[in-house]
Amino acid sequence: MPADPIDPKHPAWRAVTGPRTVLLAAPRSFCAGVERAIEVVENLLDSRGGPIYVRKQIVHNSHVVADLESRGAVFVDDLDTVPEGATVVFSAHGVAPAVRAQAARRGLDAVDATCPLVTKVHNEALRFAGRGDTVVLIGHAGHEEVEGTLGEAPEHTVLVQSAAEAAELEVPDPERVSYLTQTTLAVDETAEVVEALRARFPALRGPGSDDICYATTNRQLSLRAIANESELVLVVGSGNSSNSVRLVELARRQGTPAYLIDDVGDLRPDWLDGVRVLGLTAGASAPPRLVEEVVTALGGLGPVTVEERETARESIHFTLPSAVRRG
Ligand code: 0JX
Ligand code: SF4
Repeated sequence: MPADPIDPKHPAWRAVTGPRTVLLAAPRSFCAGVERAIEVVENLLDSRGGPIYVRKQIVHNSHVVADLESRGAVFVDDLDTVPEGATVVFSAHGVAPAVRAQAARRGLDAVDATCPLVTKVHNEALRFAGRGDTVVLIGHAGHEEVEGTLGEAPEHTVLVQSAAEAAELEVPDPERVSYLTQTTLAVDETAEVVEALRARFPALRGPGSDDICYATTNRQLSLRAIANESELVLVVGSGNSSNSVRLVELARRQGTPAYLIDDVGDLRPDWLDGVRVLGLTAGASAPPRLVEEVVTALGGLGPVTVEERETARESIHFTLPSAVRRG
């Protein structure tokens, strides 16, 4: 007689239940730029009341967006849909100067939640283009941060997405080339692209310090420290979050099966089949409570021992834009 699938002794249940160790990567979850961007919208909702318009998702996380929406934020793709004179927030990923000009033309009260580390890259783009260089931006086409950075000096900037593209790049003057990067790329892959650029343009110049930000770097290092030991890696984050997707790819490059989950509801029992050591982390835009919910759900399948592995301690905090500073 076939085993009853709801019998707790059914082989499928046996495979996913039982004691488990969760290796919790630290740092994980919110970075300083995300905390600041969310606080900007929250403070505006408190001080001015809704609706507060936000251009694009404030950060690339469906839970953050849904939560702010329920409190009166209205997310729009295009400033043309924002009523004249209304308050509009620019997202953490930054905007091109053309977007600022559009907001001014429409008489909008714009509050800028761009992460200061993205603004730093915009300033470098202007500086490098200003000295007559071709600016090579390493990043992903269509990403909002890339659109914003490209917009600073569009005539002088080219996007490169891979080492193969870098190796074939043609520029007006090979002696005058600088590079910049998106802040949320994979550190190892980006190093290969820079190497390919340097091989093609030996006079290549770059930013003073890496454009891949501290939070992206730290989340990759903390995951790297647990990925090999884990039989499965789960990354909490949304599908359009570049830094979160990079974490999944990193674990897979280490040879460990890895999945991106928006929340505990995405967890699939078959992934857990026979897994006794599970690595858990979250992208920079994923709220910490979502990670806690995953641990709680795993606890329902058997005793869980949580081991937090901390590879760095983060103490960075960015001040709020003056328009929303309290007190
Ligand atoms: O898609 P990204 O990783 O650039 O953005 P996300 O997920 O909103 O992360 C935080 C914001 C990062 C800006 O650099
Ligand atoms: Fe800023 Fe880095 Fe966070 Fe992006 S991931 S918001 S650049 S701190």
